[in-house]
Amino acid sequence: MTLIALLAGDGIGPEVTAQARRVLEALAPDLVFEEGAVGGAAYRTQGHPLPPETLALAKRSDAVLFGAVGDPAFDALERAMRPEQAILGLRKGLGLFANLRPAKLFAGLEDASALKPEIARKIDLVIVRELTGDVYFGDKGRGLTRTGLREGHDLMRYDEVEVARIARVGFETARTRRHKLLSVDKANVLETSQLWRDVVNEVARDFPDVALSHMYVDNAAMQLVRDPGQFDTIVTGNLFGDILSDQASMCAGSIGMLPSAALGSSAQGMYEPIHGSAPDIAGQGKANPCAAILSAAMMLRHSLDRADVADRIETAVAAAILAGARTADLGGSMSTDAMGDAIMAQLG
Ligand code: GGG
Repeated sequence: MTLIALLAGDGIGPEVTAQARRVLEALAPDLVFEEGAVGGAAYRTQGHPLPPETLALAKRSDAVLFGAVGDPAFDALERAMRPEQAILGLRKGLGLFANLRPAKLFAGLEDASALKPEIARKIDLVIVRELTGDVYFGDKGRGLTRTGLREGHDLMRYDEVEVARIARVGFETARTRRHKLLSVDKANVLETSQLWRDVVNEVARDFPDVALSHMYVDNAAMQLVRDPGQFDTIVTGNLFGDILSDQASMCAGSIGMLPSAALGSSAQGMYEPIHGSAPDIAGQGKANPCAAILSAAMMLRHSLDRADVADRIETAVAAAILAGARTADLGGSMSTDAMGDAIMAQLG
């Protein structure tokens, strides 16, 4: 039995994962789905954003299909109880340290991109984001300075093992593409980035066939909108990867188009659209399900060894887009269900 833990979460999470499940049920009917509560939805019913039974379900599954978490109703909660902690707890609990975030422009979406069409057409990159370190997991706190001012801190921290293992994923990913790896850091200012750069250079010795270069994150953000075609595989830390991938998504048309895979050292992974819960449009049937459907394709490829089915899904999404299927984020008026219908119709 192949068990998929379906954690739909908050806001538009349930709407977009429903479409991903629909596509999977059509093409891989042997998959068994078990739903678990996560995020604000879990806090409401079980008093915790990541209840132990949800983590247990995720651990015994072959793969996790995740929607989104985040709910403004819980903005005032202490950090440990906020919906977003569920996603961090799952990544840490499952040992998922590498996040693949591919960004490419689907033909026909030139008009939706924030870039000029001739520049937008060149975007085809993957960001390899480190996922279990950095300011997300370093020491955090709030307090008062000696003069009585309120202060807060989040420690940016990496050790050499953490950097080396994500660097390896970066090099290996580059090997499956154009053999070009860019490491993004802020080594002119940050000690963690200087360590990062040293370790990436050391790992590079094992990958002489991959051309490695380095760039500061501020320059990378600028270059991404100036000339995205120069990038192939980008490896970077947790915070920089989070920010750069949102930026890349708008170059590729919409944040509703970018899927992701969170991977560790086993075949198990967690797959989710890079977008959040979008509370402003939740429940209105307006969300773009493409990122969730493309995340399901990544799940088939990376965790379930079914690249043929993944290819069919990606081809169907591309064909639906080319035929003019558009949700509001892409400048159209299709509902979430109608976009799902358009993709299903292309599955053949
Ligand atoms: N589907 C992505 C999602 O729900 N994101 C909300 C979130 O908590 N993001 C934090 C992160 O990706 O690091």
